[in-house]
Amino acid sequence: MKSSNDDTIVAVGTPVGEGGIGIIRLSGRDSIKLADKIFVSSGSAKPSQFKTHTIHYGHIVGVDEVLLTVMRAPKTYTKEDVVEINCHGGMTALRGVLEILVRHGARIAEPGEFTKRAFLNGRIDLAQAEAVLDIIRAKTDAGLRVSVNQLNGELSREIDLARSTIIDICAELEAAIDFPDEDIEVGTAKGRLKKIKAVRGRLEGLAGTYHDGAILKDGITAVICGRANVGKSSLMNLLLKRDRVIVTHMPGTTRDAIEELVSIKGIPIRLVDTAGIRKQKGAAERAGMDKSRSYVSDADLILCVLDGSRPLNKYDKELLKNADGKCAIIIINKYDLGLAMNIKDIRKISKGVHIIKISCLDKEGIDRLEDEVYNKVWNGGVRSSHGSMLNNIRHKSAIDKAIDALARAEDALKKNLSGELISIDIRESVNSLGEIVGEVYNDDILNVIFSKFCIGK
Ligand SMILES: Nc1nc2c(ncn2[C@@H]2O[C@H](COP(=O)(O)OP(=O)(O)OP(=O)(O)O)[C@@H](O)[C@H]2O)c(=O)[nH]1
Ligand SMILES: [Mg+2]
Repeated sequence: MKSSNDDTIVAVGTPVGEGGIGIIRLSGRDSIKLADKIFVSSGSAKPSQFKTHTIHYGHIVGVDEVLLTVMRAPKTYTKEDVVEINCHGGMTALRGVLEILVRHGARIAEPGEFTKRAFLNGRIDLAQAEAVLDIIRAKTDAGLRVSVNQLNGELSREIDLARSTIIDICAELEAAIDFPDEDIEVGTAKGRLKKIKAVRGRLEGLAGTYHDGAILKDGITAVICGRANVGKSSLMNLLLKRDRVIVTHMPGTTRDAIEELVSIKGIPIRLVDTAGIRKQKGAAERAGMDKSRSYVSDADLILCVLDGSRPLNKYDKELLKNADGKCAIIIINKYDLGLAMNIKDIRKISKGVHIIKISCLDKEGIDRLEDEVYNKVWNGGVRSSHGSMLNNIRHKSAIDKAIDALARAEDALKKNLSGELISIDIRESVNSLGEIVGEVYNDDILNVIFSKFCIGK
């Protein structure tokens, strides 16, 4: 991203397609001047005369009837002068307004550039900027709550607290190095060790929330697999609560993997229905089965479906073997037809995997299955989303680096090593934490973060 921060950017802020309204956003020092050039209102007042944060009716001549909002710096999204123009939804009107603004000197914004400016102008820190994208992409209410907390600065406050405690320790150490003979208060090695340990403990607690936070944000992939005709697609439709996949009495109905997003008890799940495994009938079916096997090997959760009205066959056994030792649930379907398979035979292959009996026909056992999915994902424990939660791998690896550096500093303190050596590790932990909130950053980090945003945000 080679944008400069002193020009005026413009973008459509609403999604492409038809809608009730479409919004064009302008940000930068010439925003209001540009609005003056293109906006005509009945009272002939110009946007530069409007009070800040007020909305006005008028026209962009030759294009559309609009409502225009003027928001003067610094109380705006970017901390710059911002103008928003509400047009009728639809790309033609929006494109028309956009073209006029570009002709008058605005530059089309890059992805995430408004939010990047909010960061560079100091309104939000980097972790808060990342939360904006997570809010836009939130898949469930619980995931949204984590990101809203992060945007409100909850994570940043924890990081800042840890960081400032370590900076104080660093200052103590450096004072002790610089003025060894002076009679100034520089604390004791024991006191410093205690403080570092406490900070490390807090950071470890935070790092421990990453597993759950990442699941709430990104969800998991659950793959429904099994031999042909056991009822995989029937189960997929029941979990999705709609008839998404074709179900027939013929084995080999599903030929390709089919993915859909579903929320099961608040967990975002990418649910995949796969082609049933059976004696191969042709190239297409073979390709489908290869795909099924590769989905199973990459799954976070395997839902192994068996037809309970038939004895286990070699394909069932292959499936159970592949799922053994992985995060899996064995589902015995068609329970309405009675049980013809021997549970002991299943147990011989899969010792610890939970077995659930269901009937897709009678819609029986689906609640229990959903409960078990929930338990599997949260390892049986009910997790709370109180306090801050990590949901971003960039933050997690920076915290891990900080924890390692603090552990080295503790070690050095215990061994009574020189203050210079200890402060190297301490500084490293300060920098790692600084990367999270953007106290420390470079263009590469910013490019990676903001290029994931949509244009107009
Ligand atoms: N009696 C009974 N029949 C079921 C049940 N679940 C599914 N079926 C029937 O089993 C047949 C196969 O169902 P599907 O859901 O297409 O099975 P599948 O595993 O997706 O099959 P493939 O895509 O061919 O691998 C259909 O006729 C379903 O109506 C059940 O719980 N009880
Ligand atoms: Mg199917």
